[in-house]
Amino acid sequence: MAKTRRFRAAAAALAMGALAPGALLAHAHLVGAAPADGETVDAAPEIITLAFDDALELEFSSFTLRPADGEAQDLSAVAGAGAQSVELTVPETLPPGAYALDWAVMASDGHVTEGTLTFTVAGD
Ligand SMILES: [Cu+2]
Repeated sequence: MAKTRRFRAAAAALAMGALAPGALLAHAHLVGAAPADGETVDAAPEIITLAFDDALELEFSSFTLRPADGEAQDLSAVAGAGAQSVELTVPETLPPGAYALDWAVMASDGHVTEGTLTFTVAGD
């Protein structure tokens, strides 16, 4: 399993290298999330999970939740050593509305990748 995943990451890196000369190695790419990108959820999430394709260095990673309406806040992240996924605790119940989660993570190879996940909490 691990071998397959590593192979896939390497293959993806090669493909990326062909497209973007600046990107030489695997880095950590977002491969899954809950809520999923673009998803509308009925219940406000208490935890947001992000899964990547490489081990993370949490110390050098950041996660900021930006409500369409309201103040951005940094979320604290929990992940085991060498983990490829991270759990973000949402400190309070999110009111209905649109949210963007900016993430920037450092992979075990020291490279930083970043992106934005969006989701919506449905109104009642
Ligand atoms: Cu890298």
